[in-house]
Amino acid sequence: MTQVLAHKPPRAIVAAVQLPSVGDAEFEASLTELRQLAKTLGFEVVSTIAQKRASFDATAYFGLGKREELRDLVQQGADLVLVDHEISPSQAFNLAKEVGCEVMDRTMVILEIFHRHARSNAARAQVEIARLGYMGPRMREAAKQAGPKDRARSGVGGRSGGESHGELDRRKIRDRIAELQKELDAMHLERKTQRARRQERPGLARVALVGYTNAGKSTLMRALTASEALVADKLFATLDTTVRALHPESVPRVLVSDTVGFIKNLPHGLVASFKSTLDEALEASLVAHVVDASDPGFERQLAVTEQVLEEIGAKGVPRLLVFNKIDRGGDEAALRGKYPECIVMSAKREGDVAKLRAAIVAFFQQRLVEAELFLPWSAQKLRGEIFASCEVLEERSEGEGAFLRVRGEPEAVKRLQERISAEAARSAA
Ligand SMILES: Nc1nc2c(ncn2[C@@H]2O[C@H](COP(=O)(O)OP(=O)(O)OP(=O)(O)O)[C@@H](O)[C@H]2O)c(=O)[nH]1
Ligand SMILES: [Mg+2]
Repeated sequence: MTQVLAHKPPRAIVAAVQLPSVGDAEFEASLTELRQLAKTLGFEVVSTIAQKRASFDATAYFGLGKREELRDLVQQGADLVLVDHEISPSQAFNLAKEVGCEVMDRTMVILEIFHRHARSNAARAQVEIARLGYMGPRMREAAKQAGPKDRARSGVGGRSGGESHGELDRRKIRDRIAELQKELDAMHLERKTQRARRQERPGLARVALVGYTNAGKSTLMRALTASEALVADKLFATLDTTVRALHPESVPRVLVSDTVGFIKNLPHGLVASFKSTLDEALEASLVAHVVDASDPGFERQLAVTEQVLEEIGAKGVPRLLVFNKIDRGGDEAALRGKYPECIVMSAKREGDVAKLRAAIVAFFQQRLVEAELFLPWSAQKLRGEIFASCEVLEERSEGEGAFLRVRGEPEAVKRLQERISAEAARSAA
């Protein structure tokens, strides 16, 4: 990998087998996506090679003729072959040997992108666990192929009794994964505490921007919250969830979270890390599902996202379907016909962003409830909290305290009522 990356830019061949169950359009869309993933890694895709096969062959991914064709193409000038499937360690090893250059499968390409884009400690640890899980069997395959030489090395160099090189690596990998997992668990606990703290500030409505990678979530995050979310024409530019308040502030105050993008065939090792990152989405009262309307494959992307949302248990969270990038293409009338409740917009148009903002605020406003709170003089210290989490419509003093007519999120109002009774009971005691 490091050697290959020394070239500028490394030249890659995109290669894939098309099974009978996969239609031409779907196959093409997947190849286009792999080319985009390659571009994200800074590769130049010099050619694409495809083969229709009835099924996968356990030892060789391609048939003999295709492998020869691929070897010729590599000799004409390519540094690596990118395969649009997750292939087994032995398939990868055999193919690399035969074509004479490094082979990366779809999983490895995605893992490499996540590795390069991971910024926070949590994202780094999650990606490293996934990479170790992926690399382990491949290192063992390489050791197996190296054969007797490897076995001869066993038992030397301070290694404990009779342990082979492969076993040692396996143990090291297992230990490292366990260590990383421990760190992650600690970070997870920390995040939970932070979240609990946020929930202690009632009245904060939450919307999560969710969607396929590159749909424009971070662009919308910036536009809605006047923040500096990272925007890039890359896949998986965002790996960590960020949370910011809608700006300028609204009534009720709304927190927006930007989340990691989805992709089809997400490597298994990354699914777990995805899920913990997406806890944020689960806590939101509204999921704004952002779709790139200009992408010909948007319907498949929409379906993949909905499927992942279902898997993480967010199926029941109300949706706002947002078709973005309409300035680049897409059939607005058809979208409105098929998805009557949707928003069709461009993040590049201020007016459209204002409309999205209004739709979000309206969603939370319609949920607001009105209530009358009685705040005894003894519980006056809760005044600030009331004003911070609700809109106070009217206030009048009477005998033992003040009556406040408020409007706020149902949870916020309920929580205030509980806090007031607890405080009143405490001072009565
Ligand atoms: N033309 C056009 N481009 C857009 C629009 N919204 C976003 N983009 C561009 O699309 C690319 C991806 O945008 P991001 O906001 O980074 O996408 P994302 O959904 O956060 O992507 P990931 O973080 O990778 O999941 C960037 O180059 C944006 O400038 C839009 O409405 N119109
Ligand atoms: Mg992003």
